[in-house]
Amino acid sequence: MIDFYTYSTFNGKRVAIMLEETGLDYQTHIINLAKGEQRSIEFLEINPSGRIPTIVDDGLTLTQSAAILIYLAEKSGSFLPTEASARAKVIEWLCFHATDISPTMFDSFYLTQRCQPAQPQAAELLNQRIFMLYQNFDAELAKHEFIGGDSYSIADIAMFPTLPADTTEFFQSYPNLQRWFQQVSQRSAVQIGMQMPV
Ligand SMILES: N[C@@H](CCC(=O)N[C@@H](CS)C(=O)NCC(=O)O)C(=O)O
Repeated sequence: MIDFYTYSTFNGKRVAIMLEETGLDYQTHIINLAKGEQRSIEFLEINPSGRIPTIVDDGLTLTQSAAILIYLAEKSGSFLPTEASARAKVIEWLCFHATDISPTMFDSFYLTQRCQPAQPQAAELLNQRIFMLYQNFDAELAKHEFIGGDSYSIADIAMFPTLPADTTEFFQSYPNLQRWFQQVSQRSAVQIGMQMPV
């Protein structure tokens, strides 16, 4: 049984989707970030960096959503190709999230929601950067059915929760991303993972 510590953020949701996709046995523990539960002594003993998502599986404690996705893919034997070049492409697109898109989104969030005074102009520059990066995804999806290849993978799972909640205007600039979004959002594991935690 995997213990899954999470909250309703895109990093938490991508692991929730993956757990649902793999069918692995898991139990969810909500860490309410709004109430500061990530700083509780109990949770800091599990993850000293005080952040979700975190999983504990058979003596292994693992943090960082990208590392968790790779671990769960290997454990379940799904959503990560074994052939070297196909695998490398999936990890390349996963890294787009781990090192480019997700940190930039966080920085933009901090500049508008945490910074006193808020820095909307700086945040807007970062948002423009994210939109430029999404162009790469749109171009990739013109060539392949999924991100990083012809099979659904952890690169798609990492991407899905980062899209804006209201996609109507957003998708006008990204037709291939829209096709992909409509396809992936049909998956029941994605629908369940996006609702979590309940
Ligand atoms: N790079 C990490 C980011 C983890 C992270 O920053 N999680 C946020 C929520 S999405 C968090 O727990 N923040 C609580 C805090 O910083 O106090 C990942 O991919 O998992």
